[in-house]
Amino acid sequence: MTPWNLSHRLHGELPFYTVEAHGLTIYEQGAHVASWHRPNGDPVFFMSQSSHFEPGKPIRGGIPLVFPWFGPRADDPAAPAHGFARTRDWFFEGFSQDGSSSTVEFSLASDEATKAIWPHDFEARYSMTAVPDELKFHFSVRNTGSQPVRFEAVLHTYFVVQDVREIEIEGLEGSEYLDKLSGQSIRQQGRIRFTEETDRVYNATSGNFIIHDPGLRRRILINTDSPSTVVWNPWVAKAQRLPDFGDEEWPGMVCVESGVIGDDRRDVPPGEELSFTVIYKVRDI
Ligand code: TA6
Repeated sequence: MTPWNLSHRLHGELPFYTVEAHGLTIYEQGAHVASWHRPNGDPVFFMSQSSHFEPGKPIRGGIPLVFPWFGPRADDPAAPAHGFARTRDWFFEGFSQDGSSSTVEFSLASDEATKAIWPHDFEARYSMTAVPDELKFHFSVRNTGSQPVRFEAVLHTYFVVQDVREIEIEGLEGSEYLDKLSGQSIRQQGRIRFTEETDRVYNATSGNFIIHDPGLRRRILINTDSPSTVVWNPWVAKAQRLPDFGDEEWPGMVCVESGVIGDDRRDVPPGEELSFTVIYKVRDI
């Protein structure tokens, strides 16, 4: 087994794949990317020390895959938050290796269980390609039904930061956002800084963002052709309310999420697909 190979193991009852050379681990449940490392081994994604790793329970960190709705389901408060994709087992489609580039692909198709919750036929595919200090995702959903379908889909990515109170996020200046805490629509003035619980949904965004992290002496560049962006940090009180998140973990993470939410949704006609790409690059400061 070389570090460039793909291993397949169990964490409790959850099967996961690993490409050691990239510190890239992906759980079959949710095709959930749980870790990705820089060449020197530094982690890029945050994982809570209190996360569940049990069938049917979301993993708290890495990249939860949100589909087919974001947040609570408007027409069914009892439905799982952020949809069912992150707690369903995805099908491993394959692995390829080309020099230092590793690609892993998964799929999820509608079945009786998904249609009992969300009455639409679909085929989703999700691939990730890692090279040193760069990770590229492609997500697509094909409408295999006979009627147009509309849905939300987000890579709900948790990034490690030295201290969220010291970072800045560039690239959303001038964008309008829904402040989920106040319910107000506000225009972003300047770079994003964090002084309290922050939970914002930006629509029609540029797709080019930078997390400036002076504490870790690095920048994380985010490039995406998806229109929606979410920025979240739970801060003190919400962190204490999350059973799978340590009370003291909130300074060490920030979520910058890319996908299609709310007003950015569009009808996908039968036989057509909606897709987007997200690329993360890590650079030293
Ligand atoms: O993306 C931000 C958010 O919608 C927050 O409101 C918070 O609920 C977070 O997602 C985590 O959601 P989860 O269902 O994973 O606890």
